[in-house]
Amino acid sequence: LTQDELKKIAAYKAVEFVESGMVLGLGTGSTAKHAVDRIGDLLRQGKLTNIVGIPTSKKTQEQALSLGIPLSDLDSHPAIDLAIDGADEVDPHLNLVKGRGGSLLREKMVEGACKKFVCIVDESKLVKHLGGSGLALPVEVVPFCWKFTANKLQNLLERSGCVAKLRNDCEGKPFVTDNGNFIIDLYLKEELGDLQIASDAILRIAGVVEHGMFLDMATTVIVAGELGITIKNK
Ligand code: DER
Repeated sequence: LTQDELKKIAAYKAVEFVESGMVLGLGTGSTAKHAVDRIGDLLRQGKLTNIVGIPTSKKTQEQALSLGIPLSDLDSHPAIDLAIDGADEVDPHLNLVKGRGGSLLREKMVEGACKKFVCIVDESKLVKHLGGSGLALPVEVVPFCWKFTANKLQNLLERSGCVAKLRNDCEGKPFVTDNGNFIIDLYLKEELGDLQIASDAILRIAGVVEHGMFLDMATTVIVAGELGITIKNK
């Protein structure tokens, strides 16, 4: 099975949790895309009715609109029944790294407003601890003096061998999030110690808007692997 086929299997499994009448957080990324497609299919077939979607990015908003999924926002629906979204890393405690697609702020706002947050991944996302994969831990920062903020982040996490890099788009210009901010990607050589302490310290830096560690937020993680589907509950 290809990685995308595994993502689709996890996504379709998560959509089995969707009931008619629900307000749904619609995730962002290549795995969540399959879930949004599936919800659109079931609505069109009349197997799901009376669904309202709260998108976690402009990209997902466009996808949902094209599928005819009725949309709203957090102002109108501050309490959401269920969110389905992917992740970049999942640790054994169901803590996540998200945001390599650049949507972490709206994802964390929407998923923080949900009664249930079902995270969908292929098995390659499973890690022993967050941040140690050598891949990016994204932090959304205001554009104003972003170098100052990047240095603060790098110094804060220097014990983990942190290197902070401004994320550029495909034209080499700073990537701009849906919210008009920049992303600083933190590359760590060592695992982070206490994640909550690291989270609080990062958020205390004035130029930081939000980071990509989703601690104690996922209620269920659906993992699709070569040997089948595993469902992990909080
Ligand atoms: O950027 C994000 O937060 C995405 O949800 C990411 O965490 C998962 O993206 P993928 O499903 O394309 O791997």
